[in-house]
Amino acid sequence: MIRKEDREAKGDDDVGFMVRCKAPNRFLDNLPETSVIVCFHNEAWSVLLRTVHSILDRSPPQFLKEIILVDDNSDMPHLMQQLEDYMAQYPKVRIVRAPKREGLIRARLMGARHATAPVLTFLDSHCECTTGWLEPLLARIAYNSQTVVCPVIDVVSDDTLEYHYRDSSGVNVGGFDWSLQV
Ligand SMILES: [Mn+2]
Repeated sequence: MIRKEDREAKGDDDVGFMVRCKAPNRFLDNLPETSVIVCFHNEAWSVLLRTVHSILDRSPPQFLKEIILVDDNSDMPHLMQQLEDYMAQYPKVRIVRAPKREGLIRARLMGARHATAPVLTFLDSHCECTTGWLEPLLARIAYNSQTVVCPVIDVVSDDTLEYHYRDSSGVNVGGFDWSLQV
């Protein structure tokens, strides 16, 4: 955990954290590494690659230890040898296969068992990580390792696959309603 004095030396407090997220040198240099776990079942090729490449391209390499793709027993041909061959060129990407259909949470736990970094990050297989997505999440965990963080998630259009930016001014605090929806 990072000491309160170090945090304050960076000018950080809860309000400042939101305001100065985009400032240069905003985050500590010694953030923890993360394993990004992406589960999929019969995901489209382009969509899965969009997810993986956005993680590779937009995560500071010193913080991204690995991407673990958990195949929850897909049967589409492009997710078999073709996926192995393609991902072989990216040493940070590992593929784990479930021998039978597990469902999302057991698949995530399977990914977690293979993870080697101290921070676990779970992403859907149909998303695009934007510039600067990882640092504020890791910073919160560096300050307090008991923190569970969730980013503000913009929408990718299901008609055009276009990225819709949403302003996230203000602090969002997560919660659940009675149907356990976040
Ligand atoms: Mn999803």
